[in-house]
Amino acid sequence: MASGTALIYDEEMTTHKLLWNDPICDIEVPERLSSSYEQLKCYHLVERCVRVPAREGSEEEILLVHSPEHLEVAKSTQTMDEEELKRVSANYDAFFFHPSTYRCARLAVGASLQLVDSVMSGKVCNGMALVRPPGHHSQRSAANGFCLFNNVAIAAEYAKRKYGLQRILIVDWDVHHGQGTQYIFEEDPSVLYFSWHRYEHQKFWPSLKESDYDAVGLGRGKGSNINLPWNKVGMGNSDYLAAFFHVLLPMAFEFDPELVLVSSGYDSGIGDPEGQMNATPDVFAHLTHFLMQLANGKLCVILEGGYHLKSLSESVCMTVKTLLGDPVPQISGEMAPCLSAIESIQNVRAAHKPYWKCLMYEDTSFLQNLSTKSHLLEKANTNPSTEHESKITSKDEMVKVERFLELHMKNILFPVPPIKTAATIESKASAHLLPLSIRVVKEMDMNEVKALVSAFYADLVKEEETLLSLGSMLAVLDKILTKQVCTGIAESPTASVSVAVALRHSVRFGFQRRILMIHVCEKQQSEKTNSKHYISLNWKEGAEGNDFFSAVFGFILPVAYSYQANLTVIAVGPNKSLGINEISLLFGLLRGLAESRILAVIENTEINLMQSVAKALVGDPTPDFGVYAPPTQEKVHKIKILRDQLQQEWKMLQCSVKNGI
Ligand code: X5A
Ligand code: ZN
Repeated sequence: MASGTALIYDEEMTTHKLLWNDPICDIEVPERLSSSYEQLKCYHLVERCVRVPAREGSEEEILLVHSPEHLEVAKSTQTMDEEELKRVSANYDAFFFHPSTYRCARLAVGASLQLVDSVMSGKVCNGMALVRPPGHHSQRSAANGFCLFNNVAIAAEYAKRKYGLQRILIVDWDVHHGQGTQYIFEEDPSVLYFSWHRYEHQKFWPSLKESDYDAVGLGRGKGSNINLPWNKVGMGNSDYLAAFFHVLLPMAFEFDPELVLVSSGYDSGIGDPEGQMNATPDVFAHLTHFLMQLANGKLCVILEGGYHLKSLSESVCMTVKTLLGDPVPQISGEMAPCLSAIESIQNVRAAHKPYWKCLMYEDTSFLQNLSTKSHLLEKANTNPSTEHESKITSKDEMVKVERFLELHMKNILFPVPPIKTAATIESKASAHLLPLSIRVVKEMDMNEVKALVSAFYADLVKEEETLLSLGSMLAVLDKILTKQVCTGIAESPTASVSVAVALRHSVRFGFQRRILMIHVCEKQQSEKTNSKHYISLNWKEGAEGNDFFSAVFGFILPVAYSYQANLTVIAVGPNKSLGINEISLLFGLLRGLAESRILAVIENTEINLMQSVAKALVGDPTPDFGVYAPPTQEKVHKIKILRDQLQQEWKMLQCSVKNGI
């Protein structure tokens, strides 16, 4: 299986620059590329990547998406003087030509295609291309918004042709709407395009009606264009995560792409003068981590915008670090989406309900009169969400952002050692089937275990077999608590007992204060009723459908992110109620939490399960799910009721506002 992360950077792409005065274009500077690369070097990330050279995209490749006329105009600018360049540039909205622009744009296309080839050939698992000029505003016959050729669109078309791909997902997390990409794939059901963007009810550039949530695609492409317009500035980490949980991820997993491309603009990050958003660099680690769970990990990240050099370069580093498989940093800030974000999320879900099975039983309805409703809600204060603080305008604020980033990144502990996993494997026969990177730890001394357990579980001391397994589990847990490893896996004849002991031990250890515990088993373990801290989902996969995705994205992840645990304990068994692939994905997704600290306790000794969980813990991609089975109406309804009950407490559950009225 493919491993490794490709990095593509060519200094030549810094030669494209603005030669005259233009206050709109002067933010797209060569330093965007060089400072991102310098920062990657600084964190020793460059040396951990597989260096792949850029190349020029061929004319034929550019013509996959663009008109011959457009190519000719671009080509003709190579020999122009400044005055002529200025005149041609004025034909477009927000674009500048330099004599080297054509060459750089061809390198940007070629770099993107090199990345696709590296991933598709299995040379690497994923990668990032640092390119200029960017691409997503560029259209069949027009340069636009700093973009000449649409790098990501060409990459998608190329991947379709060369590798016969039938499903490609493009995630555009740039703060601007990639209207160019939308136009190119509008009628194409084989490319799912998702974009969130600053919109402000069409006031923000490019100010198009077709950037709104109701542009869902055309003809056969209906449902394959997802627009999530942000109507306020100041969107932050929780808004972006809510968008992933309640919009992108359910649809992406239903779509089941064979390749994921990211139009990776970082102008959606804090400090950016264009975006005016508040998301911190660490959120990009989480977004990247989620996308790595799709398409067997085949993920190509291609740079678009990003105009605050420090914010941009730190975010690029977060992305590459995550692609490399490092632990995901704890997300910062209060985990509650703002009202305006929830409104947008509600509307895009309503707009897409006819096209997606994952939404078919959700009772989504449009919010017609947005402003009136928000006003009512705020007055009545029935909804816990608040609006984010207003935008950054002054120099003072910029200095604050600068300082914040400095401090923030120091706290995120660069460089963190790569994920390590501990295990005690009792049966020698199974040990060789586990990933090599797993380190086997010695069991804890039996007397120590006895002493520990007798303090709160006196009866257990007599059971020899249970004690033995507790000994191995505790040894693994200690490695996690003392931060020698991130994740660990332990077999246990009785998962619930092991977990109880693990929780007690963690609490006594003192380091862990917030533990998220998930038990996957056939029957509810006790007769406890639902409470804030004990929630039973009672789902079951079967012929009727698969409720796994609704449960994970609609409930488990939102609660887990709201809770902000610093240790996750997942027990499986007796008689797991989920398939092996589902369980692996659950582990994969939850690695995004608690700085990737996870203890897995597996009761079911099925070697396939052990192996899959171990792979998920070391960061291997989840295998394919096969044909998408829709959720059942009953479980969707149950999750909705739980959401209504619990969203005041766990605010990331919110995906509509009408329940607060
Ligand atoms: C790639 C990108 C932004 C253009 C803004 C023009 N373009 N006002 O971020
Ligand atoms: Zn942008």
